[in-house]
Amino acid sequence: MSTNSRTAPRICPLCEATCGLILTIEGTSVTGARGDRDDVFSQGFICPKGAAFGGLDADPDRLRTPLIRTDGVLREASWEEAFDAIAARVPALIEEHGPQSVGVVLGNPNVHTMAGALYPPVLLKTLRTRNVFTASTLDQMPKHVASGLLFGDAHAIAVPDLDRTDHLLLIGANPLESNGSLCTAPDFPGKLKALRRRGGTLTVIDPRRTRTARLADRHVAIRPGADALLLAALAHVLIEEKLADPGPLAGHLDGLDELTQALQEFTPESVTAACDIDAATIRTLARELAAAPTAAVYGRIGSCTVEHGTLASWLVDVLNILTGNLDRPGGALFPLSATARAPRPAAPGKGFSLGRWASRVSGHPEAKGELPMAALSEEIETPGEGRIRALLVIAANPVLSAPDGDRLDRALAGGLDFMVSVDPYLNETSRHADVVLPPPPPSQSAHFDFAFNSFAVRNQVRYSRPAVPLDADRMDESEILARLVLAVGGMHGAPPHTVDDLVIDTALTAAGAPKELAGELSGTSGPERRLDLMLRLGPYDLTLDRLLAHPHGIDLGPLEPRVPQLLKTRSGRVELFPAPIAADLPRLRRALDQERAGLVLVGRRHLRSNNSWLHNVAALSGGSNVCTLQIHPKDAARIGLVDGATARIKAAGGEIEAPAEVTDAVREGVVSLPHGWGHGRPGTRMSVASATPGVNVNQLLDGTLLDPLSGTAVLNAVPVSVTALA
Ligand SMILES: Nc1nc2c(c(=O)[nH]1)N[C@H]1C(S)=C(S)[C@@H](COP(=O)(O)OP(=O)(O)OC[C@H]3O[C@@H](n4cnc5c(=O)[nH]c(N)nc54)[C@H](O)[C@@H]3O)O[C@H]1N2
Ligand SMILES: Nc1nc2c(c(=O)[nH]1)N[C@H]1C(S)=C(S)[C@@H](COP(=O)(O)OP(=O)(O)OC[C@H]3O[C@@H](n4cnc5c(=O)[nH]c(N)nc54)[C@H](O)[C@@H]3O)O[C@H]1N2
Ligand code: SF4
Ligand SMILES: [Mo]
Repeated sequence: MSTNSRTAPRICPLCEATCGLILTIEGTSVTGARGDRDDVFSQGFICPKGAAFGGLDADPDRLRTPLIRTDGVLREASWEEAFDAIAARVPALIEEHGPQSVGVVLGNPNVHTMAGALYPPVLLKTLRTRNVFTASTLDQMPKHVASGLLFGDAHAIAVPDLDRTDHLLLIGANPLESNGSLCTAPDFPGKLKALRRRGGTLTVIDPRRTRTARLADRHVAIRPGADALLLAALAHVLIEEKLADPGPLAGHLDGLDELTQALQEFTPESVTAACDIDAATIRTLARELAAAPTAAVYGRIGSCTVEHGTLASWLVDVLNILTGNLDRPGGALFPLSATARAPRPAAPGKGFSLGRWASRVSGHPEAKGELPMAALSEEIETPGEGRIRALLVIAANPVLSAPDGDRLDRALAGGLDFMVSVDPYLNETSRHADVVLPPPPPSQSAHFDFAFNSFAVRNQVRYSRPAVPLDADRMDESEILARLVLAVGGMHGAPPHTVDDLVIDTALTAAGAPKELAGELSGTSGPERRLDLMLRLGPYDLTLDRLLAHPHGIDLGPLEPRVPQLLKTRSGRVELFPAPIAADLPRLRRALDQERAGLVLVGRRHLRSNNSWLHNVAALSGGSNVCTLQIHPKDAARIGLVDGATARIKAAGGEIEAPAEVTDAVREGVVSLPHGWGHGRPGTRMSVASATPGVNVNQLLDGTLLDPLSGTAVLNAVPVSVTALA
């Protein structure tokens, strides 16, 4: 460290673990990053991505100024010109074609920025469009739907109590590479090791022998797509063998008899062929779960982005409930974040409804106010009233992350009157925009984890102010999004704090708090004032000033039971066997007799990756972070594929070619490709990524395969055929 360098704490925005980092800063450049040993939550943990913060922050391919399309070409423009262009087009389109003519796409990094948490809700309210598409329907929507139906609150997601549990049954997740999801836990690997050290057990269900599986006491290489059947059989055994005991939760449960009845036919013997797991193992898994002093069942991507994703997610909670582990220490608990509404006395709520409206073209039911991302192309392409004519894309790259990118690519190129991308990169999606609005690098942005604190394995709160002052020609992403709201809402030119003032006023009214409180809020920006208000109205005795006095965060203690206060179902009880689930169960029953595909495709993540947008950071590229088709030696031999040879993979949506990686880390009958690759398209500005483009796995999907209850795309357990290229 040179003499003129300084350090600043910054929460890492690169995955859900939310580690505290200490950045080394020389002038205005981040030259290093290490784990913050004083961070109350992450206590010094860092992974290779966090360590590469400086390289990502300083990536020369990051856009510095807005871009505007003139005569078909994107050129650099001023902020004023950019917002003028938006204000000139969007309100007029709405005026002529109605609110549905504007679609909104929200991508994953919105949950990793303050702006992404604070402004998109206002944008959607302003636009009143039902054409809302987010990364959730490529990801965790099944968890939201299951929670909505069970507890009446789609955001009430129980997380495994990693630090205290005696037994973790982990399904379709690989936290040793992903660092965890819907379970915010810095040093997930260390927590799994600690679980084993204290005598606990880890069971992993995954068709691949992942790094997480290698750490486990037991790894069960299930046939992809069969988890809901396995989980139903586990619940069946618990009930049949009288091992079910919901404990204190028993007094708050509805539907136990109906559940018992419905699960009767899902015997271990009946699911064994579909899962490719013998019945004795299934019984053992159930007995171990019941016998553990405390246990938690946890399912992620591999159990969500599949045909029975909602049923599997529901069954995860059913198992936690039947074993008495839901809402008890050591089991699966509901976090209480510092910006949540303060708990209210237990009372019936409004409940959770699905399908309040449907998508225009295919009639997909909405879930949580969203339509399936897989239906975006057809909503742009198909003529008629309500067609999407303008698209606002914030932090999303659906050309790579959603099914059938080539079709979406064509729709964005030829089917829109106007498109805006808020994105730091000119990539496969943003290259189609008429206006690109680039946020500043993370070192110049403040950070607060509105979303992840409510999935954290320990209640805590931390806030980072910008580590480096905003460059003169830059605009904070909060201001970008506030100005976007004003520009599309017919208030172009109003000061951005207008948006924050409005939100603060509405929040005070909703909370029944005195309006004078607005004048007492501290903070140097709209987002800070809003954060201060949320903290003041929240469940802990907190203010922004108190938070600022604790740069390494404030620990708020271990997770605690929250039922029944948390329940918002109409009955005020946990609804174990909700009607939409009951109606979907026959589909699961039919899966028992389905013919099984020869080869099925699953995904995988690499530790040094992040969906589609980290391939441009040299320090994170190369090595084993490559786009290869993993295939079992026996399957490879049958097909005549050797390691390194080119494989052609075909499925309903198209065909792609990738180098084969012959490995017994995938089970027989399964091949694996990572997502987020396919950077070869013209007109992008990602020099490192386009040098090793890889192929887009999602080109294999045609977008018709969805989990019907949640609208989530089936990204795993997809039937494919593989041949060797001569
Ligand atoms: N086959 C397959 N497909 C998958 C998955 C899979 O497992 N398999 N996973 C799915 C999952 S879980 C997800 S969440 C989705 C993700 O899908 P997306 O959200 O569409 O994809 P990302 O690659 O995360 O791209 C996010 C975009 O945000 C931009 N960005 C980065 N930082 C910022 C920022 O601070 N502000 C703004 N405004 N933009 C920023 C990036 O440049 C990029 O363009 O992909 C899904 N797709
Ligand atoms: N390094 C890195 N970290 C990330 C990301 C990243 O791209 N890279 N992305 C972030 C995002 S957006 C998310 S949502 C999280 C996701 O975090 P995780 O849920 O941990 O996601 P994956 O690492 O994709 O692990 C999914 C596992 O499911 C397995 N699987 C596939 N199909 C099935 C099936 O049918 N049944 C079962 N039982 N297993 C199956 C796969 O083999 C894989 O090992 O990771 C986040 N963290
Ligand atoms: S584990 Fe996630 S939050 Fe922690 S340093 Fe790595 S990328 Fe950042
Ligand atoms: Mo995700």
